Amino acid sequence: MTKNKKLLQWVDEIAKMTQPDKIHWCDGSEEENNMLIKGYVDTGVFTPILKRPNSYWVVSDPKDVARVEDRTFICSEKEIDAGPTNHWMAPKEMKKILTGLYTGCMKGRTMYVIPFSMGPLGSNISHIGIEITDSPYVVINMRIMTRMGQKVLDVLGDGEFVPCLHSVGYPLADGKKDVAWPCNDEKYICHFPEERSIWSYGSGYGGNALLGKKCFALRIASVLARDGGWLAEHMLILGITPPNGEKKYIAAAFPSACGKTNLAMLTPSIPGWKVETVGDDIAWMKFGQDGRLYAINPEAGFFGVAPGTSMKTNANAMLSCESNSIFTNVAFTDDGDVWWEGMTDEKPKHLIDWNKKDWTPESGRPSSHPNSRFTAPARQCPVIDPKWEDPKGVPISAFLFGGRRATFTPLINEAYDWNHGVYMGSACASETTAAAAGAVGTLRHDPFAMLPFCGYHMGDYFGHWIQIGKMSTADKLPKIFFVNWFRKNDKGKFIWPGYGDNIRALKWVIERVNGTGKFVETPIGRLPAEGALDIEGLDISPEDLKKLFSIEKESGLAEVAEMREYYKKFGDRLPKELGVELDKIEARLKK
Ligand code: SAT
Ligand code: MN
Repeated sequence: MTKNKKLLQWVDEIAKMTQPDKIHWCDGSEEENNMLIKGYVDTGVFTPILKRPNSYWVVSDPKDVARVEDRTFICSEKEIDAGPTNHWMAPKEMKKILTGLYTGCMKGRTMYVIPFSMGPLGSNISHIGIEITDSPYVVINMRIMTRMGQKVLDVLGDGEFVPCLHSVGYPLADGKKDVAWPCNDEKYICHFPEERSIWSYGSGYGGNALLGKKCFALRIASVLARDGGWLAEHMLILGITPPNGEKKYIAAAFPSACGKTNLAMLTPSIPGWKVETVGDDIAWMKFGQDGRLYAINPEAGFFGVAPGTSMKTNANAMLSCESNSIFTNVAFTDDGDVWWEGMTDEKPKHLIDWNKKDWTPESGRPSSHPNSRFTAPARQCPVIDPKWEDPKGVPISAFLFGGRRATFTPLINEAYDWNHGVYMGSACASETTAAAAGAVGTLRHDPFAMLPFCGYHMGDYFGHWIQIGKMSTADKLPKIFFVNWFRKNDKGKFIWPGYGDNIRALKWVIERVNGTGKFVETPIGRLPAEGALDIEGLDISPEDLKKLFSIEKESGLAEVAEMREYYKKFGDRLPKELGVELDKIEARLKK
């Protein structure tokens, strides 16, 4: 329990508004977890997975399957502070709408109070949040994704916390019967950056409902980080140990569908190299006394996309979810396991699909939703880093940015200095594929992979990154790189094999960090010198290899023009340093 006055008052105030039948303070114990799971198993919402101890299969409402970006709001006092990349509404106006929706919204339900820590308990990089929710599914998942329960209240004492309010928006008034996945067609995912609070209504799925993740650890934390001189980033963190044993840590940001989780858990294809995972989605970084940036993974679990994950593409992710995991919107097999597209080469002959309908390979539709997920404890990852819970964090030696680019952008490219690296982060983008709506090959900008996750004006965010570079010295700051695993040859085929072979690019990164990696200077940055990239044993033609690193002047100038146009969006909040970087690249290309 707690004596935290502010917390007790807030819980009281929310209970008065939402009118639940009961209030349950989550202690995080196994008994509590079992009780909640039993409730779901008894009503048929959860199906135990025979092949995976203490694991359950659940499907959502077909209309509640992913984050709802068009219903996500940054409610800063001034509209300009939300910037051109966020939806905005005045806090007063939004609170009025939400208060209307929340009034009586927990009738007939239990209100759960979840104390959670983002980051190891007691670390000076960690922060505490309290989520109020009416969804036991959220409690069960938050217990995997965060450090949760009484121990958090003990650390909190009468300190500060981020209030995170959540409701599925499905009251059970007047004897109304519950459904398997309650939610509401009207959804609001709202952030109040000045007040540092979150109100989420109408969805029970993923980042809409597990408020520690994108809402707190990115949108609200990005504001805390701006004000506190640190970084809250949409980055994986991994440790690399070369054959000489000198381990280094790097953090990397990619737009979605660029293989972030796969890179975080990479199985190296070259002998003697080892990769270990600190985190697969979010990094919080603060400067240590020594002037270096130290990173923690604020999460305690993986909320990974299931389709495409297999023993071939990511064995470590597969092994992480062999027990104590929740599977949402995948398919269920006849022998009591889960399955999803890409898990095995051969498709099962019969499944129950994510809509709980019979499925066969002839059905002509996927058995699992493309955004179906596993929730698995990070500690179960076979290559989890020994320091992944170190309260001091791990020192970061390099940042990687990337995107999915068929042309122009080389496999790997090192920034000349910090500001050039900030330019690279701002230039993160992916080309749309045939699968996505819109013209093939058009650029979708996703600066720093933060487009839907930055809690304030993106131009100010770029400025914050520039400022971070002034808080230490070049020898202490991470070196910055841009990578592109997706370049194609003239025949339209991917040149780079990707997956475990990405270690070859990381090897050059480590060599550059150590100052030994050979490079050539080009208009867009430092590229590996001929022979500097380890391609031993790779089946890659000399023409393809050349293409992988070729820089065509015309495409380069077109890229500069495109970025200049894109930057206009940020108006006078664009730091002048980024315009200077563009001028420099243009001048180098024209030389
Ligand atoms: O649904 S989550 O926000 O947790 C995952 C994602 O969309 O990246
Ligand atoms: Mn993510």
